Amino acid sequence: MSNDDALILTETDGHVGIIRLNRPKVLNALNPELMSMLAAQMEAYDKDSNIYVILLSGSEKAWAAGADIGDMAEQSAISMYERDQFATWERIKRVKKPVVAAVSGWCLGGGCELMMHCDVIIASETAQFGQPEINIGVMPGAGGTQRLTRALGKAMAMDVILSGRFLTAAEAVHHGLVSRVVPKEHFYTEALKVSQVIASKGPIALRLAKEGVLKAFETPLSEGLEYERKLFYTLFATEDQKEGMRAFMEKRKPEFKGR
Ligand code: DAK
Repeated sequence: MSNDDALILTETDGHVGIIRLNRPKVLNALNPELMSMLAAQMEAYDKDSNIYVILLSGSEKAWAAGADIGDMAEQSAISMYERDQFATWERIKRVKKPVVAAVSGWCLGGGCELMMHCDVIIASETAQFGQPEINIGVMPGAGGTQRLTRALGKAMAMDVILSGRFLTAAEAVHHGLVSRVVPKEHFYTEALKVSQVIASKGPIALRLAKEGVLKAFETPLSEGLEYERKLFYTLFATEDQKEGMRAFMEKRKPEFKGR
């Protein structure tokens, strides 16, 4: 991963497809070009049958300090509407494979919203989270009022969104915004380790399990439970289910094939 001009850097590690945000001079501020490249790369990994898990990372200093304020400053409602950048975010939302986030440093505004599109979040103890859009005269627009509220609850989300204050990593893990907090020197290696553990599971089961969890945000409980049952039955049509259960009975490691 060594191209100073590239907005994102990519590499693979076994079945893990890695993407690193790369605008260090502006703390990985998310401009439209970067978001388009990110969505395209995530879609490419999603289609690649050799990739089971996507790992998305920033730098130690910044996951992303938000959408690019310079890019938005002189936009009008009409130009924002016509650019329809939300379509790019929708493409990221539709990724079916598990996405692990390795988050360190600033994770603000659109950066925090991007993180909340990810599935498992490994945060450095130095990470700081927030939706400070209120400080620049706007409000969260890429899901912050909805996803942050579901993660933190109303009182905490209101506090963060209305005051613009930042949460520490300890607060974020305590309130369920991130999955784990680790020392800053290990945030990336831990996230890669977690990605490898996930990538060792059956890829179809992974995709359907992700789909099931995300369904919980959209449906009442009874409907979600029905949906889960259908996903569960579906897995009994896969070779990986036979292999996983037989391997357990035979006291050996399963070899999943994604079929
Ligand atoms: N955009 C552009 N540049 C940024 C930036 C940002 N969000 N954040 C930082 N930078 C730039 C700074 O301007 C500075 O550039 P130079 O002056 O060196 O040229 C450089 O990064 C280093 O930043 P600082 O000098 O400010 O560094 P500090 O350590 O002093 O402060 C900070 C770090 C993160 C506290 C501070 O930079 C800061 O407050 N940044 C802005 C945070 C923020 O307000 N974030 C929310 C932005 S609004 C949408 C989707 C999403 C969104 C909108 C639309 N659609 C799909 C339509 C989301 C909106 C937002 O995220």
